[in-house]
Amino acid sequence: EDLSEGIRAYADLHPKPSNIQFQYGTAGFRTLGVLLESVVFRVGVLAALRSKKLDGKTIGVMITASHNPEQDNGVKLVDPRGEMLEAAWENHATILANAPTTDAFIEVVENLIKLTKIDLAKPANVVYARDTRPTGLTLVAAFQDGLKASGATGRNEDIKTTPVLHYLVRCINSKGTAEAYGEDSEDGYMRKLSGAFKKLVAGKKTHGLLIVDCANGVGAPAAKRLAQFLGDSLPLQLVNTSINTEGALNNACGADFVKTSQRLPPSLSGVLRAGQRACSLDGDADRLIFFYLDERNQFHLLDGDKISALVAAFIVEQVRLAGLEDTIEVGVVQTAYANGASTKYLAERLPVTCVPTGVKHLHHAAEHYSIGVYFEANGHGTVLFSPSAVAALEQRRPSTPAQQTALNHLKNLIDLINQTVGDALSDMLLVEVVLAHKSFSGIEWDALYTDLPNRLVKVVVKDRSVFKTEDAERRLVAPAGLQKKIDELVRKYDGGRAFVRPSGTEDVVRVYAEAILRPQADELAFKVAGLVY
Ligand code: 16G
Ligand code: ZN
Repeated sequence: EDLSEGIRAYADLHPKPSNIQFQYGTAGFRTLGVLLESVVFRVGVLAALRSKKLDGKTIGVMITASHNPEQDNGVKLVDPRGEMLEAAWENHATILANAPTTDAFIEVVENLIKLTKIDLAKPANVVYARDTRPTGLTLVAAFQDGLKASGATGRNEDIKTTPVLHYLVRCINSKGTAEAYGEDSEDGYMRKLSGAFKKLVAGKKTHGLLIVDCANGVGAPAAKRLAQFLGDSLPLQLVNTSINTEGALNNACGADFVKTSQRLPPSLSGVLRAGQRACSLDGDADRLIFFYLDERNQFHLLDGDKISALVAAFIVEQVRLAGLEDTIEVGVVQTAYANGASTKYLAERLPVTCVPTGVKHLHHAAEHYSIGVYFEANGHGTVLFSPSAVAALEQRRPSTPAQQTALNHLKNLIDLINQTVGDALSDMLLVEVVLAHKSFSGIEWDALYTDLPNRLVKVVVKDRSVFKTEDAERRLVAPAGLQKKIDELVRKYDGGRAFVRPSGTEDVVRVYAEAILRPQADELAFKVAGLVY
């Protein structure tokens, strides 16, 4: 067996643009869509090899650039349990993507086969999907050539959200086992989530109509389908659903816009009434941000930290009510971007860990708790139930009706929550469950703690690679002496906190600052940025 013939037959159709260096970063490969043909072709070959390496298990591939502008696109691989690609293979991906010619590509493929001892006689299975971007179809065609070149069997899921693709991968690979995750179709996903939701809110009141800003992306058709499954249990009003309007995707709408600009998408003014809740998905529906307008029409953000606080406290409560507080430890994982007030609120109630930015870091840290809640401030997150927690829930014999009820709630949460990756639609239902149980509106939820004013700024520097961090990105070790200057500045501000880290997705350095008062947070951010520049 040899792949070189197959690769040679297709690779020249998708030549690598010279003078571009690709990097498999925190979000896979991501850049202008028109530059990505060679990359997705090669990812087709890589996915086939990864599948062969794992004895024919199904690997997932998602073509998306999430919250980025419409002209961008990207691609990432999903491992068999629906998780992100193993770190060592990110490196292989980068090397494959950068081979300058077809011959060089064949050579690095052969090296990889030798290095990782891949048996080419094994089958290769790949399931793939794309978001609604205009470059998606062309890229899928190039990707399919990569599958053909390596003799892999592909399953085309067309347009799906990122979390649905992750869910499908896990379902396909767990089919027929004790860990079977569900029916491997989008409708199977909808049935699983909506079924669990209806059980969890039975006899509770959900609040009127929830407005969902779909970012004019793939979340729109998915939310529409979900609304049909939910029926009266949660009426949804979908806005920003124009997936075929050029330039609309993520434009002045969506989770990233709302979180970054801390204001209402203009398209929702006049739609959202005072006191009413709304949420925004991002362009591939794996991030979620809530918000509401108060009586004075003031905008209030309910971000990933607020979701984390709401959900973690609820799960802790249910674990206690089920009489399992000595068996199940609930913990929370955050990054340095978590608002200091959220960290304080959470740390008073349960263990909290801080890790570097990027879902893979959060996900892995959350696996260390029996129930691990992780959310980034930007709205990406989920809850992981460890096998030991699942077993404890299965084995528990309740001694009171109240224990029985809490136990049922926890079991239904396992089905409601997409444990493979952050999932805006699943998280939306999770939030609504907790709000219904607590009889909370956005106002009471918001009042769990008050966010410290904060400011995030980007600084364009000559070389961001000279910025090196430690302590979960909260401190700089290089350039020498800079951290000391930041410390001196921070000390002058009441409740001040600031940190500097190089972005993993853009050629910039990010500065975050918070303080008790808004003008101070702003000033601190700009002064630290001045030190970096
Ligand atoms: C990526 C990460 C996200 C992180 C963001 C930070 C994944 C799937 N996504 O979008 O978690 O918050 O990068 O970007 O890991 P930055 O490094 O440019 O600040
Ligand atoms: Zn996303």
